Amino acid sequence: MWIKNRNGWNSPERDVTPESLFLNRRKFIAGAGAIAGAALVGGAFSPTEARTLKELGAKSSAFDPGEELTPYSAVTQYNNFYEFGTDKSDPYENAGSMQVDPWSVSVDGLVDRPGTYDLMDLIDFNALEERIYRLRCVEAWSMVIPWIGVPLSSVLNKIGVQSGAKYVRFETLNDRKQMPGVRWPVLDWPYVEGLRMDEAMNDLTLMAVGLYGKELPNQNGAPLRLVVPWKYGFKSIKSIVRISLTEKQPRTSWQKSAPQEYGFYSNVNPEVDHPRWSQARERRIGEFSRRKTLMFNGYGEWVADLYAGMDLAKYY
Ligand SMILES: Nc1nc2c(c(=O)[nH]1)N[C@H]1C(S)=C(S)[C@@H](COP(=O)(O)O)O[C@H]1N2
Ligand SMILES: [Mo]
Repeated sequence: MWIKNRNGWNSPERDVTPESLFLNRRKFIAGAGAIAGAALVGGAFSPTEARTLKELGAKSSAFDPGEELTPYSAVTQYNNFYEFGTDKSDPYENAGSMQVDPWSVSVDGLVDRPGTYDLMDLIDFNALEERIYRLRCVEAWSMVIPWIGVPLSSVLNKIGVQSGAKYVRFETLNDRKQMPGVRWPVLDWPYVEGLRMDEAMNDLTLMAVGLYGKELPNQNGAPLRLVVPWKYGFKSIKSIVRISLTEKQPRTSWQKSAPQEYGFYSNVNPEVDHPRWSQARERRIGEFSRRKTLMFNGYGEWVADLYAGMDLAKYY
C-alpha cells in the first residue's frame, strides 16, 4: 500500500518521533488490519498492526507547488495555536496531552442531517488525499506542507447543505482543563472561523487529518483542521468540534479582536497591507531572504473567480 511521492515526502521521517509513526486510533487500526488482511483482537492497539495514513492509501493529488517542503521539525514546532499559548513554541510544548480520541463534531444549522458525529463517521478515511499546500501566516512567514485530508465539500455533502445555507461556521475545542491559553482573554473563545459557501465548496478547501503521511500532531490541530491555502493561516482553524451552516456571515474571533485588521475574507493579498505591516513579502521558514507574496498565495487560477467584481481592499 505504500505510495511513493515524486517529492520524496517520506525523507524527513528521520525527524519523526517513534510514537507518531504509528496510528493508535482504534478504527484506523481496524481499517489497516482489513487492508493487511490481519485478524484483529478487539481492535486493541498493537504497533505491528499500525499503519500510517499514507499506508492506508492516501493518494497523491495534483496539488503540488513543486517547492521544497518545510522540514517536519519546523512544521510541528513553530506554530500558532493560541489555546496553548501565544509563543510559537507553546503549542509544541503544551498541546501533547490534549485528548483527541475519541473525537466528536457537532453539526447544526441549515443541514439535512444535524447531530453529533464521530470523527470516523464524518471523514471518509478511504478517500484520503495528500496535497502539498503553501500556508502563509498573516505575520508574513510561510511554509510548504504535505497535508492529508478530504475536500471539505465531501463533508458538507455528507451532512446535507440546505438551500438557505450561505456560510459555514467552525468552532475549536474550548477546554480550560486541557488548554492553558484559554484562561487568558487573548481572543474571544472558542476560536471561530468561517467561509462563504462557494469558498467552502471549492476543491482546494481541505479538511485535514494528517501531515507528512501521519496523523496530525496535536499542535497542528489534531484530529481535524481546515486548510484554506489562498487565505491567511488564521482561517485554517484547528481541532474543530462544531460545524454550523448559517444564513448570516459568522463573526470570527479575529474580526472580533480587531475588525480594522482582520476581515472575514482574509485572502492573501500583497496589495492590501495589514494596518501595522506590509503584506508584500514573506519569509519562507528555513530561508534567509524574503520572497514576494503572491496574490491568493499563488492559487488565483482556482479561486480568483470567487471574488470577481469584489473590491478586495474593502472586503479584506
Ligand atoms: N483554533 C486555532 N486555530 C488556529 C490558530 C489558533 O490560534 N487557534 N492559529 C491560526 C494561525 S494564525 C495559523 S498561521 C495556522 C498555523 O497552522 P500550523 O501551526 O499548522 O502551521 O493555524 C491557524 N489555526
Ligand atoms: Mo497566522
